[in-house]
Amino acid sequence: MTGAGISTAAGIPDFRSPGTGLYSQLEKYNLPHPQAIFELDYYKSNPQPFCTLAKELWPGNYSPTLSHHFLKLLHNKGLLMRSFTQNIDGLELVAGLPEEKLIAAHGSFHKSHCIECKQLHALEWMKEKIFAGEVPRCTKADCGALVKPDIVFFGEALPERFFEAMSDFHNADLLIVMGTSLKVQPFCLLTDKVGKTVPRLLINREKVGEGVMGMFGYGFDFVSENRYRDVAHLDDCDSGCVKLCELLGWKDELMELVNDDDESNPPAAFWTPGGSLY
Ligand code: CNA
Repeated sequence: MTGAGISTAAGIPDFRSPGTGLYSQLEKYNLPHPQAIFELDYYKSNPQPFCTLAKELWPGNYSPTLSHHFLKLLHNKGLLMRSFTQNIDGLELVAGLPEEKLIAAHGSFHKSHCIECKQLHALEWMKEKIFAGEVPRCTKADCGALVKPDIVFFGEALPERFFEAMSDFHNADLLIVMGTSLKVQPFCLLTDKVGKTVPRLLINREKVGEGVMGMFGYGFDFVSENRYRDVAHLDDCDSGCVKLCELLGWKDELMELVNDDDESNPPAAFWTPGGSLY
């Protein structure tokens, strides 16, 4: 399970880190509250802030981090059942993870739909509008409503694939959680979906997900006398992945993936015309 923290080393800010997170940099948009930028009602009344942010976050300008290559290494070794991410940057795929191994729980920029008539709009069309600073409006005759990338806004349903793949958790024998504040439901509740004896490793700058989370989750237990399977490694994700690989004797293989990527995978390759994503 991953979040924005596995991509901050690529230069993409997370949401909630004080000072550097997007939520602390949104003054220029004059929002009623930071999360409004990802709320449908607010988008309907004022689409410009999200469109400006979408231009900043639009995939293609960024390269995978070492943490993304670590996921690919797990896959290469036949050990990765699935990577569930909250991220919308698609960097796992740029690192070479096959599409079927990735569940992008909060959607992606790859497709866009009209928020009223649901008409699909092409990636290139949307990109042109966003980069021209225009508000994207449905091209279907007599519609003209707003178009939005298939990024899951607050209150919107998660993609069907998220629910279809949830049974993976019952079959996992290790859960690794990296770079997330575990504040967003239902994603954060997944930590409790693995079996009761399955070890759970958190690699994050801060402890997260402890105690009761909402109505359904019981979260991590790193400190109580009864703890028996949760481990928090408080560190940058990339350093945590390196340390884990050192312990496993995999460091050279990991660095090979990282170095190959530096040489052969310029970020622009992500959006080649006709390239497929999800
Ligand atoms: P968040 O709430 O901003 O939390 C990020 C967490 O990662 C915090 O606990 C940080 O302390 C920690 N962190 C930040 N950088 C590092 C690092 N280098 N190493 C270790 N820990 C680090 O972000 P979440 O992902 O938990 O929140 C869910 C939101 C964020 C989703 O809806 C995403 O779509 C959204 N988001 C995605 C991206 C992206 O796609 N890269 C960027 C910004 C926000």
